[in-house]
Amino acid sequence: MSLESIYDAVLNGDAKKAAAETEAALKAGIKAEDILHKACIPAMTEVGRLFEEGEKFVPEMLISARAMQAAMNILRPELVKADVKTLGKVVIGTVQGDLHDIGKNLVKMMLEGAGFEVIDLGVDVSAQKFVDTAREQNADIIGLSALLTTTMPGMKTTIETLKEAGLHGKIKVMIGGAPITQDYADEIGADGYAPDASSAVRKAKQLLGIAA
Ligand code: B1M
Repeated sequence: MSLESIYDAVLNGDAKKAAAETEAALKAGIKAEDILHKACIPAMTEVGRLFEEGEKFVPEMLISARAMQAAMNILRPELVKADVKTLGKVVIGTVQGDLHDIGKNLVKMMLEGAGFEVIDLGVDVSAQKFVDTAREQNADIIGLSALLTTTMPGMKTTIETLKEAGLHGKIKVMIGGAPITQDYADEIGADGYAPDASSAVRKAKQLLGIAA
C-alpha cells in the first residue's frame, strides 16, 4: 500500500485495486487529502495528458475515471470531515430535449478528478433548472453539454435565463458536445468552450483564474 500504488491503479483503470489501496492507505494513517492530491488527481492529470497526446482513448479515460470514482467513494466522507476545499463548484447537465450523457459524464468525472465539486443534473435539463440550481448551490460554473443540433439552442436559452436572473458574469458558462464549436460559444456568449473532457478541466480552471 502506497500513494504510488493508488496512482498506478487510477492510471491503469483498476477500480478494485484503487478502492482497496485507498482503504488501506487511510487505515495506515495517510490523510485523505494527500491521497486525493498526491495520487488520484495527478493520475487523472496524466490520463488527460495521454488522451491529448493520442496515447489513450475515450474508453480508457472512462475506465480510469471509474477507478478514480471508486477511490473517491471511500475518500469523500473523510474529505467532508476534514472540510477540504475544492477548486470550485460546477453544476453540469445535458440540455433540454437531449438524452446523451456519455460525454457529459466523462467531463464530470475529469472535473472531479481535478478537484472540482460537481453537481450533476443529468439529462434533459431545462434552462431554469440549471440557473436555479446554480444560484441555490452558489456555483462558480454551469457546464452545458449537447449532442444534437436541435438541442444546442438550449445553451443559448440557459445563458439568457442566467442574464435575466442577474447572474451573467458571476456564474461562468462552459459548453461542449460533438456539434459545439468555439464560434457557436462566441455567438451565444458562453464564457468557455472545450472540445473534450481533458480540455474542459483546463478551461474550467482558466475561467476561475486557477493556474493549470
Ligand atoms: Co445519438 N445521435 N441520438 N444516441 N448518438 C448522435 C449524437 C448523432 C451524431 C448520430 C448520427 O446520426 N451520426 C446524431 C445527432 C445528429 C445531429 O444532431 N446532427 C444522433 C441522433 C440523431 C440521435 C437520436 C435523435 C436518434 C433517434 O432516436 N432517431 C436520439 C436522440 C435522443 C435524445 O437525445 N433525445 C439519439 C439517441 C442515442 C442513444 C440513446 C441511443 C445513445 C446515447 C446514450 C447515452 O448517452 N447514454 C446515442 C449515442 C451513443 C450516439 C453517438 C453514437 C455517440 C455519442 C457519444 O456518446 N460519444 C453519436 C454519434 C457520434 O457522436 N459519433 C450520436 C462519445 C462521447 C465521449 O463523446 O458526447 O462528443 P461526446 O463528448 C465529448 C466531447 O463532445 C466533450 O467531451 C466529451 C469527452 O471527450 N463534451 C464536453 C461533451 N460535453 C461537454 C461539456 C463540456 C465540455 C466538453 O463542458 C460542460
